[in-house]
Amino acid sequence: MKDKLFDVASRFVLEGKIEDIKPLGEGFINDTFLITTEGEESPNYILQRKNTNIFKDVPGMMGNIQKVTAHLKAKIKAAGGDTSREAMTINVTEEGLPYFADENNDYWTICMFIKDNITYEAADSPELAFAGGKGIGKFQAMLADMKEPLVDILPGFHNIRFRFKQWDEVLANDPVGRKKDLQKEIEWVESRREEMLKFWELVENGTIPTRVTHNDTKINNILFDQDGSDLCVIDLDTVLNSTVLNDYGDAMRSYTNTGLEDDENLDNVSMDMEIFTAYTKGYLGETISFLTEKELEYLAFSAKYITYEQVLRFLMDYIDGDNYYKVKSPEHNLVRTHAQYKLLTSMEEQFEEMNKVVNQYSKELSA
Ligand code: GN1
Ligand code: MG
Repeated sequence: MKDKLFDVASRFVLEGKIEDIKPLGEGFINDTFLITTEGEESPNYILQRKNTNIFKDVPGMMGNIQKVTAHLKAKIKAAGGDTSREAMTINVTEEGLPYFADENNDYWTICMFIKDNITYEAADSPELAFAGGKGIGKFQAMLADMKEPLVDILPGFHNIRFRFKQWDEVLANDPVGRKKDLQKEIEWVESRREEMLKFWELVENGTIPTRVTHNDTKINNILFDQDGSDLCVIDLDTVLNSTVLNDYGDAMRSYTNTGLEDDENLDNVSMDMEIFTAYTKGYLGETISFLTEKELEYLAFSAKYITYEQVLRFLMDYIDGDNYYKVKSPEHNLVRTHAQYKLLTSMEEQFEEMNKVVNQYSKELSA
Protein backbone atom coordinates (compact mmCIF):
# COMPACT_ATOMS: atom_id res chain seq x y z
CA MET A 1 0.00 0.00 0.00
CA LYS A 2 2.78 2.46 0.90
CA ASP A 3 4.42 1.95 -2.50
CA LYS A 4 1.10 2.56 -4.17
CA LEU A 5 0.57 5.79 -2.22
CA PHE A 6 4.09 7.01 -3.03
CA ASP A 7 3.54 6.20 -6.69
CA VAL A 8 0.26 8.13 -6.77
CA ALA A 9 1.78 11.13 -4.99
CA SER A 10 4.66 11.18 -7.48
CA ARG A 11 2.16 11.94 -10.28
CA PHE A 12 1.41 15.34 -8.76
CA VAL A 13 3.43 18.53 -8.83
CA LEU A 14 4.41 18.94 -5.17
CA GLU A 15 7.04 20.96 -3.38
CA GLY A 16 9.68 19.20 -1.26
CA LYS A 17 10.69 15.58 -0.81
CA ILE A 18 8.03 13.21 0.52
CA GLU A 19 8.93 11.77 3.91
CA ASP A 20 5.87 9.65 4.73
CA ILE A 21 2.23 9.00 3.83
CA LYS A 22 -0.13 7.88 6.60
CA PRO A 23 -3.90 7.41 7.02
CA LEU A 24 -5.69 10.46 8.42
CA GLY A 25 -9.09 10.93 10.07
CA GLU A 26 -12.24 8.89 9.96
CA GLY A 27 -14.26 10.06 6.96
CA PHE A 28 -17.32 7.96 6.14
CA ILE A 29 -16.83 8.19 2.42
CA ASN A 30 -13.29 8.71 1.05
CA ASP A 31 -9.91 7.30 2.15
CA THR A 32 -7.70 10.09 3.42
CA PHE A 33 -3.92 10.25 3.97
CA LEU A 34 -1.44 12.84 5.18
CA ILE A 35 1.68 13.35 3.07
CA THR A 36 4.51 14.80 5.10
CA THR A 37 7.54 16.31 3.38
CA GLU A 38 11.08 16.71 4.69
CA GLY A 39 12.04 20.00 6.30
CA GLU A 40 10.02 22.91 7.60
CA GLU A 41 9.88 24.96 4.41
CA SER A 42 7.93 22.60 2.19
CA PRO A 43 4.21 22.11 2.91
CA ASN A 44 2.44 18.89 3.83
CA TYR A 45 -0.47 17.61 1.76
CA ILE A 46 -3.73 15.72 2.02
CA LEU A 47 -4.10 12.79 -0.36
CA GLN A 48 -7.52 11.24 -0.96
CA ARG A 49 -8.84 8.27 -2.81
CA LYS A 50 -12.32 9.43 -3.75
CA ASN A 51 -15.16 7.00 -3.30
CA THR A 52 -16.29 6.44 -6.87
CA ASN A 53 -19.38 4.47 -5.80
CA ILE A 54 -20.67 7.79 -4.53
CA PHE A 55 -18.77 10.28 -6.66
CA LYS A 56 -19.32 9.00 -10.17
CA ASP A 57 -17.93 12.12 -11.83
CA VAL A 58 -14.66 12.98 -10.08
CA PRO A 59 -13.50 15.28 -12.92
CA GLY A 60 -16.81 17.18 -12.57
CA MET A 61 -16.42 17.31 -8.81
CA MET A 62 -12.85 18.57 -8.97
CA GLY A 63 -13.82 21.12 -11.62
CA ASN A 64 -16.49 22.45 -9.24
CA ILE A 65 -13.95 22.65 -6.43
CA GLN A 66 -11.46 24.50 -8.62
CA LYS A 67 -14.10 27.04 -9.64
CA VAL A 68 -15.26 27.58 -6.08
CA THR A 69 -11.77 27.87 -4.58
CA ALA A 70 -10.72 30.32 -7.34
CA HIS A 71 -13.75 32.48 -6.54
CA LEU A 72 -13.04 32.32 -2.80
CA LYS A 73 -9.35 33.15 -3.24
CA ALA A 74 -10.16 36.21 -5.37
CA LYS A 75 -12.46 37.46 -2.60
CA ILE A 76 -9.95 36.69 0.16
CA LYS A 77 -7.19 38.44 -1.76
CA ALA A 78 -9.32 41.54 -2.33
CA ALA A 79 -10.04 41.66 1.40
CA GLY A 80 -6.34 41.41 2.23
CA GLY A 81 -6.60 37.87 3.63
CA ASP A 82 -4.23 34.91 3.40
CA THR A 83 -5.33 32.90 0.35
CA SER A 84 -3.23 29.89 1.31
CA ARG A 85 -4.87 29.46 4.72
CA GLU A 86 -8.41 30.77 4.28
CA ALA A 87 -9.33 28.62 1.27
CA MET A 88 -8.35 25.15 0.11
CA THR A 89 -5.62 24.82 -2.51
CA ILE A 90 -6.00 22.00 -5.03
CA ASN A 91 -2.81 20.46 -6.42
CA VAL A 92 -2.55 19.23 -9.99
CA THR A 93 -0.72 16.42 -11.76
CA GLU A 94 2.16 16.78 -14.20
CA GLU A 95 -0.55 16.98 -16.89
CA GLY A 96 -2.27 19.82 -15.06
CA LEU A 97 -5.29 17.76 -13.95
CA PRO A 98 -6.80 18.10 -10.45
CA TYR A 99 -6.96 14.29 -10.10
CA PHE A 100 -5.04 11.17 -11.06
CA ALA A 101 -6.95 8.14 -12.34
CA ASP A 102 -4.98 4.91 -11.84
CA GLU A 103 -5.16 1.59 -13.71
CA ASN A 104 -7.98 0.36 -11.41
CA ASN A 105 -9.99 3.47 -12.19
CA ASP A 106 -9.46 4.75 -8.68
CA TYR A 107 -9.41 8.53 -8.54
CA TRP A 108 -6.84 10.29 -6.37
CA THR A 109 -6.64 13.97 -5.44
CA ILE A 110 -4.25 16.12 -3.43
CA CYS A 111 -4.72 19.42 -1.66
CA MET A 112 -2.42 21.46 0.58
CA PHE A 113 -2.46 20.75 4.29
CA ILE A 114 -3.17 24.00 6.11
CA LYS A 115 -0.69 24.36 8.96
CA ASP A 116 -1.56 25.01 12.60
CA ASN A 117 -5.28 24.43 12.23
CA ILE A 118 -7.57 22.98 14.87
CA THR A 119 -10.52 20.71 14.15
CA TYR A 120 -13.33 19.59 16.41
CA GLU A 121 -15.76 16.71 16.44
CA ALA A 122 -18.17 18.60 18.71
CA ALA A 123 -19.00 22.22 19.42
CA ASP A 124 -18.13 22.32 23.09
CA SER A 125 -18.62 26.05 23.62
CA PRO A 126 -20.86 28.86 22.34
CA GLU A 127 -17.71 30.73 21.23
CA LEU A 128 -16.75 27.86 18.95
CA ALA A 129 -20.30 27.63 17.57
CA PHE A 130 -20.29 31.38 16.92
CA ALA A 131 -16.99 31.04 15.00
CA GLY A 132 -18.38 28.10 13.01
CA GLY A 133 -21.48 30.09 12.09
CA LYS A 134 -19.31 32.95 10.98
CA GLY A 135 -17.17 30.57 8.91
CA ILE A 136 -20.05 29.07 6.97
CA GLY A 137 -21.74 32.47 6.72
CA LYS A 138 -18.61 34.01 5.20
CA PHE A 139 -18.22 31.07 2.83
CA GLN A 140 -21.76 31.57 1.54
CA ALA A 141 -21.40 35.34 1.39
CA MET A 142 -18.20 35.15 -0.67
CA LEU A 143 -19.94 32.79 -3.10
CA ALA A 144 -23.24 34.69 -3.23
CA ASP A 145 -22.26 36.44 -6.47
CA MET A 146 -20.87 33.34 -8.19
CA LYS A 147 -23.13 33.02 -11.22
CA GLU A 148 -21.32 30.27 -13.12
CA PRO A 149 -23.30 27.05 -12.55
CA LEU A 150 -21.65 24.02 -10.96
CA VAL A 151 -21.89 20.52 -12.40
CA ASP A 152 -24.60 18.57 -10.57
CA ILE A 153 -22.37 15.68 -9.59
CA LEU A 154 -24.79 14.33 -6.94
CA PRO A 155 -28.27 14.70 -8.40
CA GLY A 156 -30.84 15.00 -5.63
CA PHE A 157 -28.32 15.15 -2.81
CA HIS A 158 -30.39 17.06 -0.22
CA ASN A 159 -33.59 16.71 -2.23
CA ILE A 160 -36.11 14.88 -0.11
CA ARG A 161 -38.28 13.98 -3.11
CA PHE A 162 -35.31 12.12 -4.57
CA ARG A 163 -34.55 10.53 -1.18
CA PHE A 164 -38.14 9.25 -0.96
CA LYS A 165 -37.73 7.69 -4.39
CA GLN A 166 -34.65 5.81 -3.15
CA TRP A 167 -36.43 5.03 0.11
CA ASP A 168 -39.50 3.59 -1.58
CA GLU A 169 -37.31 1.41 -3.78
CA VAL A 170 -35.15 0.12 -0.93
CA LEU A 171 -38.23 -0.64 1.19
CA ALA A 172 -39.91 -2.44 -1.69
CA ASN A 173 -36.80 -4.59 -2.22
CA ASP A 174 -35.84 -5.09 1.43
CA PRO A 175 -32.66 -6.81 0.18
CA VAL A 176 -31.39 -8.20 3.51
CA GLY A 177 -34.75 -8.79 5.24
CA ARG A 178 -34.30 -6.12 7.90
CA LYS A 179 -37.58 -4.31 7.30
CA LYS A 180 -39.77 -6.56 9.46
CA ASP A 181 -38.18 -5.38 12.72
CA LEU A 182 -38.29 -1.70 11.84
CA GLN A 183 -41.96 -0.73 11.92
CA LYS A 184 -41.45 1.97 14.51
CA GLU A 185 -38.48 3.52 12.71
CA ILE A 186 -40.19 3.42 9.32
CA GLU A 187 -43.17 5.21 10.84
CA TRP A 188 -40.84 7.97 12.11
CA VAL A 189 -39.96 8.65 8.48
CA GLU A 190 -43.42 8.21 6.98
CA SER A 191 -45.23 10.43 9.48
CA ARG A 192 -43.20 13.46 8.40
CA ARG A 193 -43.15 12.81 4.66
CA GLU A 194 -45.72 15.49 3.71
CA GLU A 195 -44.23 18.15 5.93
CA MET A 196 -40.79 17.69 4.39
CA LEU A 197 -42.05 17.55 0.81
CA LYS A 198 -43.95 20.79 1.33
CA PHE A 199 -40.74 22.55 2.25
CA TRP A 200 -38.85 21.10 -0.70
CA GLU A 201 -41.57 22.32 -3.08
CA LEU A 202 -40.57 25.88 -2.18
CA VAL A 203 -37.05 25.13 -3.39
CA GLU A 204 -38.35 23.42 -6.53
CA ASN A 205 -40.61 26.34 -7.47
CA GLY A 206 -37.97 28.97 -6.75
CA THR A 207 -39.69 30.55 -3.73
CA ILE A 208 -36.49 29.66 -1.91
CA PRO A 209 -33.52 30.56 -4.16
CA THR A 210 -30.73 28.28 -5.34
CA ARG A 211 -27.14 29.39 -4.61
CA VAL A 212 -23.67 27.90 -4.20
CA THR A 213 -23.74 25.55 -1.23
CA HIS A 214 -21.35 23.27 0.62
CA ASN A 215 -23.77 20.49 1.58
CA ASP A 216 -21.73 18.88 4.34
CA THR A 217 -21.23 21.55 7.00
CA LYS A 218 -20.72 19.37 10.04
CA ILE A 219 -18.20 20.78 12.46
CA ASN A 220 -15.26 18.64 11.36
CA ASN A 221 -15.49 20.15 7.88
CA ILE A 222 -14.28 23.54 9.04
CA LEU A 223 -10.80 24.42 10.26
CA PHE A 224 -10.32 26.80 13.16
CA ASP A 225 -7.27 28.94 13.86
CA GLN A 226 -5.10 28.81 16.98
CA ASP A 227 -7.00 31.76 18.49
CA GLY A 228 -10.36 29.97 18.09
CA SER A 229 -11.56 32.00 15.10
CA ASP A 230 -12.87 30.35 11.93
CA LEU A 231 -10.16 29.71 9.36
CA CYS A 232 -11.21 27.65 6.35
CA VAL A 233 -14.13 25.58 5.13
CA ILE A 234 -12.86 22.22 3.86
CA ASP A 235 -14.20 19.01 2.28
CA LEU A 236 -15.66 20.67 -0.79
CA ASP A 237 -16.60 17.38 -2.51
CA THR A 238 -20.27 18.23 -2.27
CA VAL A 239 -20.26 21.88 -3.42
CA LEU A 240 -23.40 22.18 -5.54
CA ASN A 241 -26.12 24.60 -6.52
CA SER A 242 -28.87 24.20 -3.93
CA THR A 243 -30.43 26.08 -1.04
CA VAL A 244 -28.11 27.59 1.57
CA LEU A 245 -30.66 26.58 4.18
CA ASN A 246 -29.28 23.06 4.03
CA ASP A 247 -25.81 24.27 5.00
CA TYR A 248 -27.22 26.01 8.03
CA GLY A 249 -29.44 23.05 8.87
CA ASP A 250 -26.67 20.48 8.57
CA ALA A 251 -24.42 22.57 10.77
CA MET A 252 -27.17 22.74 13.39
CA ARG A 253 -27.58 18.97 13.20
CA SER A 254 -23.90 18.61 13.96
CA TYR A 255 -23.07 21.49 16.32
CA THR A 256 -26.10 21.46 18.61
CA ASN A 257 -26.06 17.73 19.35
CA THR A 258 -25.14 17.22 23.02
CA GLY A 259 -24.26 13.62 22.19
CA LEU A 260 -22.56 11.84 19.31
CA GLU A 261 -24.00 11.35 15.85
CA ASP A 262 -23.98 7.63 16.64
CA ASP A 263 -24.48 7.81 20.41
CA GLU A 264 -25.63 4.51 21.90
CA ASN A 265 -26.95 6.31 24.94
CA LEU A 266 -29.91 8.37 23.78
CA ASP A 267 -29.98 10.28 27.07
CA ASN A 268 -26.84 12.01 25.84
CA VAL A 269 -28.54 13.29 22.71
CA SER A 270 -30.50 16.55 22.56
CA MET A 271 -30.38 19.92 20.86
CA ASP A 272 -28.41 22.52 22.81
CA MET A 273 -30.24 25.85 22.56
CA GLU A 274 -27.21 27.85 23.66
CA ILE A 275 -25.11 26.42 20.83
CA PHE A 276 -27.98 26.99 18.41
CA THR A 277 -28.19 30.63 19.47
CA ALA A 278 -24.45 31.27 19.20
CA TYR A 279 -24.13 29.66 15.77
CA THR A 280 -27.18 31.51 14.48
CA LYS A 281 -25.79 34.84 15.65
CA GLY A 282 -22.42 34.19 13.98
CA TYR A 283 -24.08 32.96 10.80
CA LEU A 284 -26.62 35.75 10.39
CA GLY A 285 -23.97 38.39 11.04
CA GLU A 286 -22.36 37.36 7.75
CA THR A 287 -25.46 36.51 5.70
CA ILE A 288 -28.24 38.89 6.72
CA SER A 289 -27.31 41.23 3.85
CA PHE A 290 -28.27 38.73 1.16
CA LEU A 291 -30.72 36.23 2.66
CA THR A 292 -34.31 36.70 1.51
CA GLU A 293 -37.33 36.84 3.82
CA LYS A 294 -38.34 33.35 2.75
CA GLU A 295 -34.90 31.98 3.57
CA LEU A 296 -35.07 33.53 7.02
CA GLU A 297 -38.58 32.19 7.52
CA TYR A 298 -37.37 28.61 6.92
CA LEU A 299 -33.95 28.86 8.55
CA ALA A 300 -34.91 27.11 11.80
CA PHE A 301 -36.97 24.57 9.87
CA SER A 302 -33.92 23.60 7.84
CA ALA A 303 -32.32 22.13 10.98
CA LYS A 304 -35.25 19.74 11.30
CA TYR A 305 -35.23 19.04 7.56
CA ILE A 306 -31.60 17.98 7.41
CA THR A 307 -31.75 15.99 10.63
CA TYR A 308 -34.83 14.21 9.31
CA GLU A 309 -33.06 13.52 6.02
CA GLN A 310 -30.17 12.01 7.94
CA VAL A 311 -32.57 9.74 9.87
CA LEU A 312 -33.94 8.60 6.54
CA ARG A 313 -30.50 8.11 4.95
CA PHE A 314 -29.05 6.12 7.84
CA LEU A 315 -32.16 3.95 8.14
CA MET A 316 -32.34 3.46 4.38
CA ASP A 317 -28.71 2.35 4.30
CA TYR A 318 -29.37 -0.07 7.15
CA ILE A 319 -32.33 -1.58 5.31
CA ASP A 320 -30.25 -1.68 2.13
CA GLY A 321 -27.53 -3.74 3.88
CA ASP A 322 -25.00 -0.95 4.60
CA ASN A 323 -23.80 -0.08 1.14
CA TYR A 324 -23.28 3.65 1.52
CA TYR A 325 -21.79 4.62 4.87
CA LYS A 326 -18.78 2.90 6.34
CA VAL A 327 -19.97 0.97 9.42
CA LYS A 328 -18.07 -0.22 12.49
CA SER A 329 -20.64 -2.87 13.46
CA PRO A 330 -23.67 -4.52 11.81
CA GLU A 331 -26.05 -2.28 13.79
CA HIS A 332 -24.09 0.94 13.32
CA ASN A 333 -26.53 2.52 10.87
CA LEU A 334 -29.45 1.66 13.14
CA VAL A 335 -27.66 3.21 16.13
CA ARG A 336 -27.10 6.32 14.01
CA THR A 337 -30.78 6.34 13.02
CA HIS A 338 -31.92 6.27 16.64
CA ALA A 339 -29.51 8.97 17.74
CA GLN A 340 -30.46 11.28 14.87
CA TYR A 341 -34.14 10.68 15.53
CA LYS A 342 -33.69 11.63 19.17
CA LEU A 343 -32.04 14.85 18.00
CA LEU A 344 -34.91 15.51 15.61
CA THR A 345 -37.52 15.17 18.36
CA SER A 346 -35.49 17.48 20.58
CA MET A 347 -35.52 20.07 17.79
CA GLU A 348 -39.25 19.62 17.35
CA GLU A 349 -39.77 20.29 21.05
CA GLN A 350 -37.71 23.47 20.91
CA PHE A 351 -38.86 24.67 17.50
CA GLU A 352 -40.75 27.73 18.73
CA GLU A 353 -37.71 28.89 20.65
CA MET A 354 -35.47 28.30 17.61
CA ASN A 355 -37.70 30.50 15.46
CA LYS A 356 -37.64 33.21 18.11
CA VAL A 357 -33.85 33.25 18.08
CA VAL A 358 -33.74 33.53 14.28
CA ASN A 359 -36.29 36.37 14.33
CA GLN A 360 -34.50 38.23 17.07
CA TYR A 361 -31.10 38.20 15.32
CA SER A 362 -32.62 38.87 11.90
CA LYS A 363 -34.11 42.08 13.30
CA GLU A 364 -31.10 43.10 15.40
CA LEU A 365 -28.52 42.48 12.70
CA SER A 366 -30.42 44.08 9.84
CA ALA A 367 -31.21 47.21 11.90
C1 GN1 B 1 -20.93 12.01 5.00
O1 GN1 B 1 -17.83 12.22 4.28
P1 GN1 B 1 -18.42 12.88 5.46
O2 GN1 B 1 -18.30 12.07 6.70
O3 GN1 B 1 -17.90 14.30 5.62
C2 GN1 B 1 -22.01 12.37 3.98
C3 GN1 B 1 -22.90 13.48 4.50
C4 GN1 B 1 -23.51 13.03 5.80
C5 GN1 B 1 -22.42 12.66 6.78
C6 GN1 B 1 -22.99 12.11 8.05
C7 GN1 B 1 -21.14 12.62 0.33
O4 GN1 B 1 -20.01 13.05 5.16
O5 GN1 B 1 -23.91 13.78 3.59
O6 GN1 B 1 -24.31 14.03 6.32
O7 GN1 B 1 -21.52 11.68 6.23
N1 GN1 B 1 -21.41 12.75 2.70
C8 GN1 B 1 -21.86 12.23 1.55
O8 GN1 B 1 -22.11 12.29 9.07
O9 GN1 B 1 -22.82 11.47 1.50
MG1 MG C 1 -15.60 15.37 6.06
